[in-house]
Amino acid sequence: MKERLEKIKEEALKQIESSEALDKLNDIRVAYLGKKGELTSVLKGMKDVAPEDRPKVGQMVNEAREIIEAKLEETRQALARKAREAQMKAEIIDVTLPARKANVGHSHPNTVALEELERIFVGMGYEVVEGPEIEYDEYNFTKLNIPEGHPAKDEQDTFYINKDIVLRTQTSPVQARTMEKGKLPIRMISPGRVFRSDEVDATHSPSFHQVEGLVIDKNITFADLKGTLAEFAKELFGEDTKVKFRPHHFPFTEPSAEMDVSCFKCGGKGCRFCKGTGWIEILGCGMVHPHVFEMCGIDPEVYTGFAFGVGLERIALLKYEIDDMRLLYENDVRFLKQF
Ligand code: 2NM
Repeated sequence: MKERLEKIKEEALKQIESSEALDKLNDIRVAYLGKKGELTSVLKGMKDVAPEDRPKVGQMVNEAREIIEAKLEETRQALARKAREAQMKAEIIDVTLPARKANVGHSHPNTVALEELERIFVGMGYEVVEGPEIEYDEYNFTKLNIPEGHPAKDEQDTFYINKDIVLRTQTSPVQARTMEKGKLPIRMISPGRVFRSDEVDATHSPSFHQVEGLVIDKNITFADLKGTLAEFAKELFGEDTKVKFRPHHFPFTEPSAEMDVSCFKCGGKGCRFCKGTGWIEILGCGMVHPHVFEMCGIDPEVYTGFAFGVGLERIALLKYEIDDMRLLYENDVRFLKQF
């Protein structure tokens, strides 16, 4: 009996010493000290021990248990210490490293330009109205006096979803929709994305942005158009800005014009920026065509109005002196942060 106990103790201590993980240690505890463990089975065999030897054997079992328990606890503490040291090493924090910079974003030049245009027109009492980018051919073309067969409808210039639905080529369909609602007078701008089947180059992109404006009331004249757009030009490019209107053609306005502003770089003397002319082309405009009024349910004998359209990218490129539109679409933060 004594030898058996001695053997169990030696075996247990050996196993404890060679164990490398805490859960392994627990397995050893169960195997020797547990209810079905080896030491417990010795106690269960007590009935075969002579009665006078029982206290002695009992004492020996208790001593073996105490020694094994002490060894288990000592090893448990050592293993726990080792695990913690390894963890501390793995999670070391170098407080001398430079802090990570908080990366703050930046408004896109288009957004800055749009907010500026909105500020100017909202200041003059205009509403900002948005509409769908995928539009019925009817609203994008027909109601704007662009009939079947018109070159603006050419498949080369327009993205067709099907024969009745297109990616809008201008934001004026938003204005056709507003006119149709019949609430007059109207003073609105409609900013947004438009699409044309153009090749990408320094001044063209198949998707760009426009801000179109529309004013409808009784007795609106070309003088209102000129005064409004001259004021707009001054707010955008500075108090000394002059404007010039050149006759042009748009299907949805009659008469139509393009507006130039005096070069804000050279003040009109002529420089590289304005290609020596002193003037920079900025927008198209005109008096809303009576056909457009009729197709949108407004009586052209009672109401008149003017409309205009500006390219947002064009304004952004001019204002920030960027010479290639493609830079606006690359979204390189180092570029965007300059404006
Ligand atoms: C332009 C130039 C001239 C325009 C016309 C209309 C509408 F809906 F009233 F017919 N909206 N925008 C217009 C007029 C747009 O862009 C260069």
